[in-house]
Amino acid sequence: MSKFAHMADVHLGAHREPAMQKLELAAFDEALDRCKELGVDFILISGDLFHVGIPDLTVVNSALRKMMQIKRAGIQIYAIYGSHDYTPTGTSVIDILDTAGVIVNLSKWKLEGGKLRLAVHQDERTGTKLAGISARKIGLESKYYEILDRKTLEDEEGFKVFAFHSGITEFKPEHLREMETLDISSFPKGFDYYAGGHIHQRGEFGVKGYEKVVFPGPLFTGYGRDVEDTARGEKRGFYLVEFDDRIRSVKFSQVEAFGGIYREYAVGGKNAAEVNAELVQDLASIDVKGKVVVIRIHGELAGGRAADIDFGTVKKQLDERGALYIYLNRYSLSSKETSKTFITGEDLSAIERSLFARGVSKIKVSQQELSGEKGAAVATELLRVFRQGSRSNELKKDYRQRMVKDGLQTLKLQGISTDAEK
Ligand SMILES: [Mn+2]
Repeated sequence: MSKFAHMADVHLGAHREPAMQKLELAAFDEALDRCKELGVDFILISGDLFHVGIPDLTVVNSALRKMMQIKRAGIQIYAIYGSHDYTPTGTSVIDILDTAGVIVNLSKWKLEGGKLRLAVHQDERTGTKLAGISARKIGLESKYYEILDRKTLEDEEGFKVFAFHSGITEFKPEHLREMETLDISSFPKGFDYYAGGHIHQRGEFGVKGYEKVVFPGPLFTGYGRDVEDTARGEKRGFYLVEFDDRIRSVKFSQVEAFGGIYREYAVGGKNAAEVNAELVQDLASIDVKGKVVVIRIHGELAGGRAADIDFGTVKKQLDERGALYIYLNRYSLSSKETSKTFITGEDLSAIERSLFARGVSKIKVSQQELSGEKGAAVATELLRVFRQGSRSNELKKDYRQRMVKDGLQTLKLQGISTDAEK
């Protein structure tokens, strides 16, 4: 019997706080060590290995050290780009790891007669055939699927795995209903396993022709919402797949992310002073030592401003009592006094989405790609690009230039670029 591990959305480098950074790298190390112990033949990472295309070198170095150990043990690591690994212009760290032979970037293709022909990679140890499509800039990805030569892939014989980094309309979680997704029929049929990424919620699905579609969810936690979910008890980890000429078992293997505490406060009808007192009293009785504490506070204050809630003191007290990390979600908090100017949402990205959606309807643009929902999506992507900080040793001038270049590239939404034909 052969085995492979399927993970996704590792988001190395997502966290800035030292304690979380340490846990994030430790979770990756633990996952890869576990793969070795379990005797997997190969590891497949379905995108978002890193949180940004050009991550901090300390993070890369730590991950590389572990991946080299795995590689030396004879275990091949396959990967595709996720939406986060992708950089509009430059070369992503995934390319560098591929060039160095540490991982194999599965997503290689060429355009032939208007069709996208994917390369099929055969794993030496198991004979498994692997193909995949990386995430691309918003909108472009679905174009890739539109012109994908599915027939050739479907005709391929033997045990086959397809890696992708997109949401699927039929299997979309409710809270991501606004996310741009692909219909399952865009995928080539008949693969033994569809190794998904991008959806930060674990799920196993199947429909006729696509019997095993799996999203492992984040290996650790990428966004704030992931931190919340983990604190509420959501398990993190990867999938272990046993197979010979077909799938024999698909099991989830948990990787302990962190011990979490989740507290939710509905403050509707109270004033800021009352909420302050409640927070202090409630949190005083909880043992927070070594824990990640998530505080979600929502509702409309009857009096005082949201800013009158003294989170600084709350945080300080939890810090002093040994909390590992405190994550505060007050994105749905508003007050009667300020609600006119407030936009609330479940999390930061939801707020950004509604802001852009609201804003875009007020602007007149001639380009169709920049209006309506598409325009809001481009704005979101632009914000993601601009959020990337400068690299260590990068001159201000170079950083500025890179941002301008990346920004222009993001705004340019013409056809399929052929930069991946290599
Ligand atoms: Mn992701």
